Amino acid sequence: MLRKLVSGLALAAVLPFSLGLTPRLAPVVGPRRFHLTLTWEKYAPNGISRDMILINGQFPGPLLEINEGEDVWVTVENHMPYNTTMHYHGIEMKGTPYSDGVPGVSQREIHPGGSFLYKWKATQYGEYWYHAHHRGQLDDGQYGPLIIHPKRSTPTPFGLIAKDPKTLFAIKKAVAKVKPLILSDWRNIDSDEVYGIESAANMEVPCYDSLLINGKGKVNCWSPEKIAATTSPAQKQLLKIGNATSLTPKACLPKEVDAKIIAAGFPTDPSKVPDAIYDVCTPSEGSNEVVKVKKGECSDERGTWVALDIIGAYSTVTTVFSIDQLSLWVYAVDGEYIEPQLVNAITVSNGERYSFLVHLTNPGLYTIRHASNLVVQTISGQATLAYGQATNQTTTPYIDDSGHNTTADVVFYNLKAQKAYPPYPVSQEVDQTFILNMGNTNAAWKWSMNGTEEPLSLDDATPILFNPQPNLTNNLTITTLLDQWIDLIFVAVRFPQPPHPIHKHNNKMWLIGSGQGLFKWSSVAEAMKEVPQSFNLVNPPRRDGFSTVDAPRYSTWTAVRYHVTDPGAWMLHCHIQTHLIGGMAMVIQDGIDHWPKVPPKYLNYAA
Ligand SMILES: *[C@@H]1O[C@H](CO)[C@@H](O)[C@H](O)[C@H]1NC(C)=O
Ligand SMILES: *[C@@H]1O[C@H](CO)[C@@H](O)[C@H](O)[C@H]1NC(C)=O
Ligand SMILES: *[C@@H]1O[C@H](CO)[C@@H](O)[C@H](O)[C@H]1NC(C)=O
Ligand SMILES: *[C@@H]1O[C@H](CO)[C@@H](O)[C@H](O)[C@H]1NC(C)=O
Ligand SMILES: *[C@@H]1O[C@H](CO)[C@@H](O)[C@H](O)[C@H]1NC(C)=O
Ligand SMILES: *[C@@H]1O[C@H](CO)[C@@H](O)[C@H](O)[C@H]1NC(C)=O
Ligand SMILES: CC(=O)N[C@H]1CO[C@H](CO)[C@@H](O)[C@@H]1O
Ligand SMILES: [Cu+2]
Repeated sequence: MLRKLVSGLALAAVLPFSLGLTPRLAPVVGPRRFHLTLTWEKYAPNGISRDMILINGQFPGPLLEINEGEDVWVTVENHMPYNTTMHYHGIEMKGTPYSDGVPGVSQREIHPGGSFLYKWKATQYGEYWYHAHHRGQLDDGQYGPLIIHPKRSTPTPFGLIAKDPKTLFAIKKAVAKVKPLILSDWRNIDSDEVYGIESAANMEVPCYDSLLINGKGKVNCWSPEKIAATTSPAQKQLLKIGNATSLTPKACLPKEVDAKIIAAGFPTDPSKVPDAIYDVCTPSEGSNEVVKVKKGECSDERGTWVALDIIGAYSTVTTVFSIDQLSLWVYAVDGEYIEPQLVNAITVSNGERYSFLVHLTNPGLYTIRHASNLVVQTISGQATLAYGQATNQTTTPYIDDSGHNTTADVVFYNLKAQKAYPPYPVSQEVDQTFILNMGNTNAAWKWSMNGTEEPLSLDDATPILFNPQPNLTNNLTITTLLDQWIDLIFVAVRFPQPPHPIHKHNNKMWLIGSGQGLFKWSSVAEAMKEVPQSFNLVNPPRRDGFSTVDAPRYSTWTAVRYHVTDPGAWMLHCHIQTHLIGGMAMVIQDGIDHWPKVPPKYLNYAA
């Protein structure tokens, strides 16, 4: 009996690899440590040199690769002339809320010349990312990918993609080597300059220079004929309302039109916007990211599997992502496994992650593309997936430069049909409901989550984590008790209003409902009596960020539910950087009745 057990154990030790269970990163003794040095330097991601942030001399920053269950220590050393912090997007920070990286909320800023040690435990698995949480520094390049390899005992959904052992083996091998693709929008000027222009003109200036993939791309200038041909009906309508005839040379709505449309009646002064922002397009050579896949690696009888993880590190745009001619098996969203969906295109918003598998059968150079689907600008970016000894250059796209499908057969990722794998049930009852009226405060580019602008001066203030205030009623703070279930209902009161990609720090939320018009009820239970079809409490999508419903000509509402599991001060904010800096943020004091003790080293941190 004992012998049987022992040999069984010995076998178990070899089995994970021979059976193709996820091989993990080699373990480390003690915590897994990373050192990130931030510098402010000249660099040219799109072929045009500008001042920006490099992490360890590179852009995007290095991959932080971790095994689930490990302790993680990240030292951030600030060699820039600016204050900064680093946030780990989607990481729970269980028991370590002081490592969440938000100035004025969870820590004091890291001053020029200073360094900070972030300590946390990898209690989750999956694909995440890290980025700046100070002013507009995300727009200056302070971000990078983060992957946590799951424990071997984690149930995987790959059996829903393939049944035969050889294919499953290849899939699991590919997933263990998942490659991040960071998607971002890029300007030729830095975030301080953008802030200066937006303050002077009193409007948002959502006209970009490039869309990048893994920090590579170019400035693509189209002929007036091509711009005219790609102008969508929605854009034509806005041009007409704004008395303009065509998109600008950067394929943007003219600044005068933006000033009228986004302004919501607030005064704007588009003459304060330099021509370079909207009207001057100078093409660049730039650079092209190539994802190389060798034939024979992770292969089954018919081809090769590769796993990619896209990260929407966008400042402003929402895009549609696609790879020409290839179908994508989406198997995880925001780091967590789902029942796989086979799609051709994925709508990607700020902060979101989608992990997918591709089965390659024909050698070739496949174009990877993302294209903004916002009306304010038509802009796209490309990279290449090279499979085998390929020479074919042109592949047939599923999407065009506005993110629209090129044929009626193109299948988009369906968020509403997203199901956690295994199922992750949501509570049917809640303890508190917060109805948050989204809109503008005192300027067209100043947004708020609940009628009040979160001031930028919070960055320099004593962190709320160090000094919680149980009875605060300032329209900027939500306070909960441990183990409560909370509903957050976001209402786009005025229109037009774009979708806002709302991100909650610490834990994930369930998207339980949405609808048109104002939210006329005081709770979800009350609303469900009248409009049950607007809700899903059976198996709703679970994520760390959601876009609120677009409100082009009418109000809309979006309801999310979450469980209070980790006491601490957590940000709730729009991930569009102009909106965040403009004030569209709140702080949740989760579990005020079990408030965490902050270690003296963090409490007394200076520099
Ligand atoms: C950095 O933050 C401190 C407050 O913590 C502030 O006094 C100082 O002006 C900031 N420095 C820069 C360069 O913004
Ligand atoms: C467009 O022009 C018409 C006619 O000159 C004018 O009445 C209208 O106010 C203009 N629209 C805007 C949005 O400026
Ligand atoms: C590239 O050309 C080869 C040979 O003609 C063909 O088999 C393959 O399908 C092509 N690949 C793509 C991506 O079109
Ligand atoms: C895109 O898909 C929709 C819905 O299937 C379809 O109605 C439309 O015609 C498609 N567009 C093109 C250009 O085929
Ligand atoms: C909260 O918002 C309302 C509506 O915008 C406003 O009237 C009120 O003054 C705000 N309260 C605080 C404390 O700022
Ligand atoms: C949001 O604003 C409304 C209107 O001023 C206010 O009644 C409510 O208490 C606020 N909610 C929070 C969580 O601040
Ligand atoms: C004045 C007041 O409302 N005080 C409350 C503040 O919050 C604490 C903790 O939730 C309550 O116990 C007090 O009654
Ligand atoms: Cu927003």
